[in-house]
Amino acid sequence: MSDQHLQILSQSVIDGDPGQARQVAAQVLASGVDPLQVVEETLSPAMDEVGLRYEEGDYFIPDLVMSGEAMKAAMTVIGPALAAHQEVRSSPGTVVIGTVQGDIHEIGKSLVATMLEAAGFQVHDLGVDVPVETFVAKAQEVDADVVGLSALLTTTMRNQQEVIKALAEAGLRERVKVIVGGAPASPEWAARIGADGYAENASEAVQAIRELVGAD
Ligand code: B1M
Repeated sequence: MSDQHLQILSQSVIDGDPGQARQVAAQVLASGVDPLQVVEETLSPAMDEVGLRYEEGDYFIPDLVMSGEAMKAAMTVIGPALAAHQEVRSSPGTVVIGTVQGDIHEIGKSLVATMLEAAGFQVHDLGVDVPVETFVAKAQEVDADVVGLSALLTTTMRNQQEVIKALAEAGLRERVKVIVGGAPASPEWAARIGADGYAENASEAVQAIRELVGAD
């Protein structure tokens, strides 16, 4: 029963059907499936399939947009369930997160932000296409422990490095840790640009940030 629902959920993201995605996501949760498992094993692979179809020329930008909307619709149901799964007593720290300038991919970044909130962090999500100076100003304003930088494009990932440089110029680099993520990023890239951490997915991001703030 729930396997069939998971398959319909995956298909509704691939087809870009937000209404169906939201409805089936609710049914999937009601059947007792772990929400994180739904994200990692159904929704994210569905988006990968969408990316593949785009690369192969079978899908176009409007298809990417609609699949993104379907994934977001599913996350309106799954996100709160992710949070409800955690029981947190005190905040392990403050995180400023956003997708770097020039890049409007928001789903992975928002997923990381949701998971961090679920783990008790104070999260300031700056959204997408965030200018370098906005990261620096917000980190200063909220006395951030960690700045998280998402980039999905090979052309925008260098802006992760620009933020790190700007944090250093503002004298914040000693006390603010930086973690980078997004499809083109890697541990090697993180090391090359002087980031403190890298995570491949949202659960790894939570773990890495807990380690960066000394919560483990
Ligand atoms: Co775009 N896009 N897109 N896109 N898009 C990709 C990224 C691409 C790989 C597709 C492809 O060709 N196969 C390709 C990039 C190629 C490259 O640079 N190497 C691409 C391209 C080319 C483009 C445009 C340039 C297309 C064009 O206009 N010609 C354009 C750029 C716009 C811009 O940003 N300036 C563009 C636009 C879009 C849409 C706006 C239409 C839409 C986004 C809608 C939205 O976000 N609301 C879109 C989509 C949907 C995708 C794909 C299909 C899916 C992305 C996604 O949401 N994945 C994507 C292909 C793919 O990724 N397979 C693609 C699901 C999400 C849960 O995963 O975002 O990877 P992800 O996040 C993961 C991890 O990466 C990690 O954890 C997350 C959860 O597991 N992570 C972090 C992410 N951030 C992190 C931060 C961390 C730690 C971990 O710490 C801070």
